[in-house]
Amino acid sequence: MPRHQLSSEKILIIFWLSTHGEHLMKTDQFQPQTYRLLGGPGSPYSLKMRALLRYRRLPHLWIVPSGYLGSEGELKLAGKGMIPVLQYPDGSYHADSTPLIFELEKRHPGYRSVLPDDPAASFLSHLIEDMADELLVEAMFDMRWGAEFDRTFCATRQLQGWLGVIARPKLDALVAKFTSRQTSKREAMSTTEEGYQLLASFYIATLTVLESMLERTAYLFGGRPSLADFGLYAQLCQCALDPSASTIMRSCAPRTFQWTQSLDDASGVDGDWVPQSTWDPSVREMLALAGRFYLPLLRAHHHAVESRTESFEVVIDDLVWRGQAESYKHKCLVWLQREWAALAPEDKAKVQPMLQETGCLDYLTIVLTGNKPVPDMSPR
Ligand SMILES: N[C@@H](CCC(=O)N[C@@H](CS)C(=O)NCC(=O)O)C(=O)O
Repeated sequence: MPRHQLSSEKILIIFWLSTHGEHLMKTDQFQPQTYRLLGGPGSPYSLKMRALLRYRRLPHLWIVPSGYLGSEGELKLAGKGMIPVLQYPDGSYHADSTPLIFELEKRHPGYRSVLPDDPAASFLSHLIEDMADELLVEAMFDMRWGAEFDRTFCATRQLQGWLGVIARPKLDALVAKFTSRQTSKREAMSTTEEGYQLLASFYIATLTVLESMLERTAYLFGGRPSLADFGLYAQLCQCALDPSASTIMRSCAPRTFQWTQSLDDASGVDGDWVPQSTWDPSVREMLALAGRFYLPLLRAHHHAVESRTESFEVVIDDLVWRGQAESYKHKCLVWLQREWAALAPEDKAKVQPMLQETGCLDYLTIVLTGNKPVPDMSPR
């Protein structure tokens, strides 16, 4: 065929682009690189990253590697000691979902970003995500590894997902081992019954906020999901499955149940950020939870780590929560403070009254002792 003549396939492609091309243009360009996401069933942070990659339309493969948490195989090679691990197209391995999400923003700027355009809203979105990553996870974990019925179901289905075809006696032995490991991790979160009561109240309060948000907006900052939504999704998609947590969600938050199912794959969502007047009510309610539950707890972890005490105690709603200090939470408070301090005065002014009213502001501005240095946030 002469070179200047068009083949019938090319004519078809040109015709298709002329009729559908505007949709391609609207949502930025195709990204040719492929990421590999190594994660596992039942891992909220793995599912958070998968939902994020899907929403951002970043080509990726979802891989459940053999060898749970690095006992063998590729996870051992990656050497992160946690999941998920994201392998970049250049072959390097990276971990820790929040810094990874920020790094992906830099690698693919302006391409279906999950950071609201308004820097003040973007800060709040990170604060809410942090609360979900660090506190809602504990509510999920508490319910998952609390009652016998939950433990057996959750451990069995998680290990089935990891191990695939396996004889029942072998699976049962591994389920028993995994359950005892997870149960002792649960006990480290809080040693008081009152601490567990607080987690239950926090879970129900979070569901209540989302359920009412769905009367106004699809996501916290508008018609497109933000960092905060992915943080909440991570834990709530597991709560939607785990027996006790799911029973609560189905009875008091059926719309949130479906929200978790939908955000799992939001690759087709093409919404907009909305103005503060629209996002204000639900975000304010989330901040009220941060001021009441999360930030006092974070402060207590920070304080314990700074003073080299292994455990901490904090009173919330007149209930005592005692637990083991975590160095990651120590860093979270510092990172949030740094991000707040870096905001321009005019951006701070937009949300300062709201942070003040919800009891968050003091935690973001109080001068912390700096005995333990905290590096900048970056993936591991
Ligand atoms: N901050 C990390 C947390 C990741 C994390 O804790 N992953 C869990 C599974 S969901 C894990 O690997 N835990 C280590 C363990 O169980 O030993 C992130 O956001 O990716």
